[in-house]
Amino acid sequence: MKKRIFSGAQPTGRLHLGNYLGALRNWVTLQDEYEAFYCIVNLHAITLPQDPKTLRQKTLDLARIYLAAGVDPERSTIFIQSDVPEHAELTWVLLCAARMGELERMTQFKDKSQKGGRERSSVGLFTYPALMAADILLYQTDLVPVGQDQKQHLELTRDLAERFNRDFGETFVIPEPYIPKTGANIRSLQDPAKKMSKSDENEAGAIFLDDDADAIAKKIKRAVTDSGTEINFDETRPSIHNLLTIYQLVTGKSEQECVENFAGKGYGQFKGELADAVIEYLRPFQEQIASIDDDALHAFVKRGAEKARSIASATLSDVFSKVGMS
Ligand code: ATP
Ligand code: LTN
Repeated sequence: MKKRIFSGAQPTGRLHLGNYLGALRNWVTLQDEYEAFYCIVNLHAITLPQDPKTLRQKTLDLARIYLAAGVDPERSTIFIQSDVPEHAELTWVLLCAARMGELERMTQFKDKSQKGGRERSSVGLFTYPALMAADILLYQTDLVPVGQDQKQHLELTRDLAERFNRDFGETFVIPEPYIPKTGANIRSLQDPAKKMSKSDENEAGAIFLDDDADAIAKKIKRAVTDSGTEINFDETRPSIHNLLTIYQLVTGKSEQECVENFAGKGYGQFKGELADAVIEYLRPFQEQIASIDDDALHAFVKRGAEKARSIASATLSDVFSKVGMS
């Protein structure tokens, strides 16, 4: 039997190169070896205010992005979180196992609640990691491919699963994170202290998957650099390190080949070659995305939800019976 993987992304904002290099492209390679579940986490999306019409559209658009990136609906299960009510139901049980202190330590809540202030944050934003744990645990997941920013949520998921298993008997598989060595932590092009993010107000910091060639070239040209002139993987020069990491990932070259390629060259030439490489890398994806129609998407996510439900409902009924629900 194949091992299982589960991952998801929120249908909010515009997906960027960080999402692609940190998560999506690994989903595609892992589907050969694992039985894969890729979820569009629309329940997570409403932890921040969303316009209903836009959310509905973005939910379908994200399914299109998964397919265009190369997720194969014949092998992998693509589904929408709200189509499988067991996610919300298991969340309740896990929230009753989680501790206030655990959720208060989550750095994503601290970051995301900062903007409007903690007092005005939704309780959903606070309990978000328990919903993510439910997503993962419902499918008895072995491996969870995510970017570095989700590591803490994965640790909480493991803790909750271990606690439940101890208190009520073996129920959940304890999932392992899959965080790639390179690409799990792509930084903003405008400020390497911040991660490349959908929610960054400065759009110049992110290369979006639907940016055209002109926009990509402009953003890379304007990207901040570090003092000095060398182009190498020096951690103390985070801007160049980030740009060179992107170059490495989109070209598939080794670290050494990347450094050799730019030895003696200036930032201008480096940025020109990087822009060309990124544009080429995204081209097949961008061509593919236009060819997937809504009817096909509706059919895939409907079938995906049926498959997902058959597994999720078995886990949930085991959990309910163990905690004493009739
Ligand atoms: P953002 O932080 O950009 O607002 P998000 O938290 O809403 O995004 P999702 O779209 O749900 O993110 O994330 C999908 C996947 O992309 C997750 O596995 C996440 O870890 C990964 N990811 C997000 N940003 C980056 C980044 N800058 N570098 C690498 N991986 C990333
Ligand atoms: N929290 C994640 C999205 C997410 C997820 C998941 C990822 C929700 N449920 C389950 C992996 C597994 C994010 O914001 N990037």
